[in-house]
Amino acid sequence: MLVCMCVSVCGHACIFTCKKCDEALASPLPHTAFTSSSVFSSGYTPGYAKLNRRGGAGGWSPLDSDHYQWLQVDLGSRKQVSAIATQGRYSSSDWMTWYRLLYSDTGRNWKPYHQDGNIWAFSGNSNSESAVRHELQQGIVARFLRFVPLDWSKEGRIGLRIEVYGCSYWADVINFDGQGVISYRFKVKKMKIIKDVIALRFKTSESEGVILHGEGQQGDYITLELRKAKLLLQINLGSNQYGSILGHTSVTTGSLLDDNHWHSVVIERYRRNVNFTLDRHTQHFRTNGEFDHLDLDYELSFGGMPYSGKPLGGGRKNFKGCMESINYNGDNITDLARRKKLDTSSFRNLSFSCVETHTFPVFFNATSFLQLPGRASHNTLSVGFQFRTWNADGLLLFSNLDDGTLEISLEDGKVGVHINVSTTARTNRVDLSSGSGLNDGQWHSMRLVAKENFAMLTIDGDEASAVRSTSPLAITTGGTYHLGGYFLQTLLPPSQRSFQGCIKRSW
Ligand SMILES: [Ca+2]
Repeated sequence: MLVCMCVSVCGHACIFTCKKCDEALASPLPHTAFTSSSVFSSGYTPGYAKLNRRGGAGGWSPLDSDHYQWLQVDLGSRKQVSAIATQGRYSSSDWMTWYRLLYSDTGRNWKPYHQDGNIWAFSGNSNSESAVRHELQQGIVARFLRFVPLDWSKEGRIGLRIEVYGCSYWADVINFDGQGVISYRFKVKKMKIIKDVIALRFKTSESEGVILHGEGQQGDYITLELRKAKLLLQINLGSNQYGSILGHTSVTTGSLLDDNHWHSVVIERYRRNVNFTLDRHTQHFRTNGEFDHLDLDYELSFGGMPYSGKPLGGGRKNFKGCMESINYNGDNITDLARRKKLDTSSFRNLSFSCVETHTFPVFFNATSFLQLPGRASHNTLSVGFQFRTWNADGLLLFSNLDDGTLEISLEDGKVGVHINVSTTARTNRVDLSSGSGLNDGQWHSMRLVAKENFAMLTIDGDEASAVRSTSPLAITTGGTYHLGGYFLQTLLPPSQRSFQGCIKRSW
């Protein structure tokens, strides 16, 4: 695979240089760079999983050959990965016939490799010696790779040696803290621009935030922002004062872009013709109105609206997350910021590396759940978390109380809370329900507080959503919480015994 980079700029056009990106990245690594779900025995450790090597027992094998196994390699830093190859364990009947590839910057937040719009399954091996190599049609940038066996040798077990091919990757990164904005001041006060090339990559776990913004006093503007985890580009090349020419143009692309993985954006405009590209998917459109020039005054800002010291107008949030390789009409914004050629005074703490977030969503399928410890024997219950799903029904949380049960579920797109307390003296039941359409694929938060004679459920921090119960309730917490499903003691119908979606930030 050839990797091409924009290295110099003439006018506004990139001059590309291409190099072959095909070095063996995994086999030079130390044993400690390889880890795995499990190990069959000491000669089968993951460090022996190097292509064409015969060390140890001749490759990695897990303890059990089932669908819960993986082999992981840490490339040491982010690398451009162009191809992968697999091979069975040396001189054995152990190999894998199908597998998936996951990748990550951090080793915690994984993304499956996609091709042709699908999570891709690679064909593997049919014997222990022949290496099978796959070029990645969508080259990826990652530090960690995980090989996940889907199927394996009928005569043997999972056995694996691998190689990863690619080359070094370097990019200027800026961490946006949700406060700071980069101001790119124009050399002249008013800019009249007929052609734009804007490129950048971003990574965030927030669903809202302004990525870039510029405006002019005569009414032109360009704004690129995240809204409900989609990318929204708004551009206006000019409207007249009589309202007969309206230039406002709005285009949306992508979804679920708050997944804390890198996404690339390129906006290329010539007069009214715009190519808007997100992750290699290009939309072409023409701007409304009759004007060809984008007239901007003073500056273009990255990461938020221009910093004025006042609270943000229009309720727009600043971008919080990382951006890299920001290129505006031939200027490398990230590099200019690093060399202090741009105004970054609004940052409290300007960092040129990506600060990783500490909350990671957990994905639940139909049969998975997470069991967590909590405070036991307390008379106050306080639970809060965020969830996202496309399903209208599901069991979000189950907990055994000392004398009863607590269930929090999604019921027809609403959050339902059911608390049952029964002692020899009496039986109390509290049912609360709030929200609507919460199965829209967006993140929603819920919070429940229950104590003595009072229970309150709030959705998305919205006071208007708060529902209260004042019936008597003597709660004693049980100490164990099951998130995303529970199959043993729930009275719910089968559709509500599990949850398919993501949950994060638990109390
Ligand atoms: Ca104009």
